[in-house]
This record gives sequence, structure tokens and C-alpha cells, in this order.
Amino acid sequence: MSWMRGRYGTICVCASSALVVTGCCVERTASTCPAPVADSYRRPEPIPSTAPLAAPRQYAAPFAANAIALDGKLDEGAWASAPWSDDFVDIEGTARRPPTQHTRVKMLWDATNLYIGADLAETDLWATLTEHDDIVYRDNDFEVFVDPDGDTREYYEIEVNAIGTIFDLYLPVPYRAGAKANHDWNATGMRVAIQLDGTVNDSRDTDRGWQIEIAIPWTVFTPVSDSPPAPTYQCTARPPNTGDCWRINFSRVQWTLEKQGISYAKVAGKPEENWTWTPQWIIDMHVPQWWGVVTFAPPADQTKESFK
Ligand SMILES: [Ca+2]
Ligand SMILES: [Ca+2]
Ligand SMILES: [Ca+2]
Repeated sequence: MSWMRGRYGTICVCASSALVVTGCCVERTASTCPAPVADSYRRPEPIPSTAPLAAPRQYAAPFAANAIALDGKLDEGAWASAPWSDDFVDIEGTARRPPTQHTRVKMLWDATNLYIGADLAETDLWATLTEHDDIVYRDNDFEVFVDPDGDTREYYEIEVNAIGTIFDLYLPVPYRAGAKANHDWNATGMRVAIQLDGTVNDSRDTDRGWQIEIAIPWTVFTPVSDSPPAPTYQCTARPPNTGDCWRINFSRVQWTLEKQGISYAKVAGKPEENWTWTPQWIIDMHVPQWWGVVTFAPPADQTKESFK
């Protein structure tokens, strides 16, 4: 790993990966960073076709000092110590039209789980897909992307709609590098709770939104060993050590709807909107290089003293 001055200030570049992280880069030790497998397994690094116009957003997730009741509510107990993120922006950045409905997230962690809370304003709650591993982004959804070691490969995607249907998949490399996404991969042990503030699939009223609470066991973030190409480099501890940072982004897919009976239908020919926590600068979530940086912080009451 080396440190250098870049366009966004001090950045670090981890050897044997394309990781470029602003502000947060933890020296990885031999115990957390096993040797990479033979270089012959590695493919050419997929280079993004766009350049970011700003540094990725960052978030310090406090360690949850207390147990979390998974009920879709994000204001009680340990959640009170987790700050809200900045509001989501258009996937291509702030130069594009701002989202018409706000979205924000917060995160916590403990020895067992990564916790994600999402708050989505929504005037028209709508969801149709009901089977696990349906292509959930064909509905309005909330999406999580996690690349623990930030090497832009062996990463995880989880999508959920307003009625709790899950689409979870694993990618050995991004699509543009030849990936065949593994839909059979499941986030085993993940729990999701949703709190609706309104009525789903009922267009006769105006809804207010939905909140999602997700607990993802650290064991979920295990590369699929028989998914070619072989896992290359897992430079992270699971659970993470305090101060570690992972590359994560969140996306919200939003379709334009019209009333159909008492429910809704998509407006034909109208593409979806994509709103993200940190911009991708292109309409493509599968550019892990531009995902945000989540640092695993101590409990909030220790943060001021021990974590900077
Ligand atoms: Ca990875
Ligand atoms: Ca799956
Ligand atoms: Ca409604």
C-alpha cells in the first residue's frame, strides 16, 4: 500500500488491487490479509469508462452497543447513535436532476452482523414481485452493494422491494469484465424488516414512504470458491476490525407509474430513475471503484475519544 497526493487530497492505493480510497485506508496486516492466489487467476482489471467528479461519500458506522430489535424502525436503541447519511443523488451525480423523493441510510455493526437502515420517502408504494430471486429491480426497490476488500471483484448485491421480496446475487467480477452473475448465491441468515407508511398497490391515497432494516451476518460475505475465476484477494477480516473500511454503495430504482384501476402500472417506454448514496457517474452500479467508503467505528460514545 502506498500513500499519495491526488486530486482529492491524500489517497491510498493498496497493492495488488485497484483500491483507491480517500481518507480511510487501514494498514492491513498479515493476519487480515492472506496472500493472493496465483496471478494466473487474475483477469485484467476492469477499467471504468467514466472518471469521478468528486470523492466517494464516506460514512462511519458506529459499533452497536446494544442488541437491535429488527422491526423496521430506525430510531430506537442503538440506531439513535447512527447518523443519517446525506440524501441520495442521481446515479450520474449532482449535475443531473435531483431525486424527486428523498432517500437516506444509516449503518451499524457488531460482532455478528452488518446492519443497514434505509428511509425512502414514497408517495406511491408499489411492488409486484413475490418470489425469491425474482429480478427485483423491475419493481421499485432498494439495493445494497458490498465489496469488502475493495478489489472491485468478488462482491455482493442485495435488492429488496416494498413487500420484502429479496434478490441476492454474487459477482466474481463486474459484468463488463465478463461476469456471469451468480443468482443462486443467497445471503444466508440475512434478516429484513420493513415498515410501511402507507398502502401498497393502492393508488387511491398518497403514501409517505417505507423503512427497511437489514441485518447481514458477516458470514454472508464469503466468496464463492467454485465460481470462476477463483477468488483472488480477500484483504479483510470478517467481522471487520475497528477502523477497517469497506466499499459499499446503495441504490434506489424508481419507475414512473400511472394509475391502473386502484393500483399502478409502469409508464410504457419510460426508463427507470436510479438514485444512489454516492454517485456512480454512469448509469451502472457495477463500477465498484466509485462506491462509497464505510468505516467501522467504535461505539458512538467512544468515537470522540478514540476514533478520528
Ligand atoms: Ca472483493
Ligand atoms: Ca440468490
Ligand atoms: Ca398507497
